[in-house]
Amino acid sequence: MKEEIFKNLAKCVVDGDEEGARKWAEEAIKAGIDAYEAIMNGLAEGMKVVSELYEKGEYYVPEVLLSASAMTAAVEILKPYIKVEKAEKPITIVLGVVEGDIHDIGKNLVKIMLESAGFKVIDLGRDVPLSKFVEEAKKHNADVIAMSALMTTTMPGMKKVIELLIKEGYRDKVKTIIGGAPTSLDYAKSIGADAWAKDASAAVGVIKNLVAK
Ligand code: B1M
Repeated sequence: MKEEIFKNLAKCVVDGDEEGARKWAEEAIKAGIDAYEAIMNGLAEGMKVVSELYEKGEYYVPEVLLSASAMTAAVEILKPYIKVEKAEKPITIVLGVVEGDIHDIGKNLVKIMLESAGFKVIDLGRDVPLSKFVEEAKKHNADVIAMSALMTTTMPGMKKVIELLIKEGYRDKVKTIIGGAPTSLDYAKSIGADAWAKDASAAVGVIKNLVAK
């Protein structure tokens, strides 16, 4: 039953079938399946297939957009059912996808997990001008700046944000965490970020540890 639902969720993402994705998300809830598991083992697995088809040149941007819409529609249904252990102290996080990059599906999952954990998230969206991360962190007295990048060409923007923080004498006032498919712990260390998280679920624990320091 569970495996069948995951398979159908994945298939709907591959097929760009928004209506089907909503239907199977509802089935997952009815069957008592953990909502985050449904996202990662169903929808995100489908997106992996889409990525492969895109890389092979079998899918083009319009097909990928349909898949992205199907995934987003199902996530909207699953979102209220995500269970995460709440953080003990109030934490404000400025989150966004760096300048030049419009890939926001992963960032939106990170946002859902952080909000479910009780963090206050200032979502700057995607293609965010680098100086805006610093401005908004100051404006909201944020504890953490969280940056996402999905392209090797936009990753260097994260380093520039950290350099801006240093330049403005604000580096010790805010922690930084990065993530996104082309990033890694080594990359995070190399640009002077405080932390890296592999996925949306890991981001919650990593940020809790980061602010406890
Ligand atoms: Co584009 N795209 N895309 N794309 N796209 C990639 C990234 C690419 C790797 C595909 C490929 O060629 N193999 C490639 C980048 C190559 C590179 O690195 N230079 C690429 C390209 C080239 C492009 C365009 C340039 C294509 C074109 O127009 N010719 C263009 C870029 C436009 C721009 O940004 N300026 C483009 C456009 C698009 C669409 C609009 C069609 C669509 C995006 C829709 C949207 O996001 N609203 C799209 C998609 C969907 C993809 C792939 C296929 C899938 C990305 C995705 O959503 N994955 C992608 C292939 C791939 O990644 N292998 C590809 C599912 C998502 C759940 O995973 O985002 O990795 P992910 O998030 C994960 C983790 O990474 C992590 O948690 C999430 C899960 O829990 N995570 C964090 C993410 N952020 C985090 C932050 C954290 C912590 C964890 O802390 C702060």
